[in-house]
Amino acid sequence: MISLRTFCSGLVLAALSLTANAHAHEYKAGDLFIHHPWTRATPPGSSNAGVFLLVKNNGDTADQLIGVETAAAATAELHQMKLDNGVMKMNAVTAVDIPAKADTELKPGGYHVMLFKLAAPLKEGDKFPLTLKFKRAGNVKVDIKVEAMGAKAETMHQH
Ligand SMILES: [Cu+2]
Repeated sequence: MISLRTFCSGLVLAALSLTANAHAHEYKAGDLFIHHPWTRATPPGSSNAGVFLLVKNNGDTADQLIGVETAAAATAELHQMKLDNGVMKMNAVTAVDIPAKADTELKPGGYHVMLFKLAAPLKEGDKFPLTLKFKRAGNVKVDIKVEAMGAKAETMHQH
């Protein structure tokens, strides 16, 4: 017999995936799909933010993310964060490799776009334009969605 519990958790999963789809936003540039570029609301006194997104490369050719541009901040850089002897370290990189037939995720704790000296605090629910510069696919303008403040990520982003 099928238990009611199994049936209900199936419904919850279906509802969750519907919600996720409703909130997803994505962009296409050649063989690249850019999924859900997002950042976090800034706490009072903070004027820096990390931006995260997923790039799916469905093509047979590798690409590179070589720069970013936005009017929302004085400086926008590509950054890498990694664990070095138990300490999280962050440094600027000139490019992020986008291998063929693979997903590349810019995420908290890894590669990300770093915004310095934001023109205005980021508030949950806002969005702002940012241009991603790919070596092959060219410039792709996306909207960055501002999500809820994440205390843990903010401490990682204090320079
Ligand atoms: Cu950073």
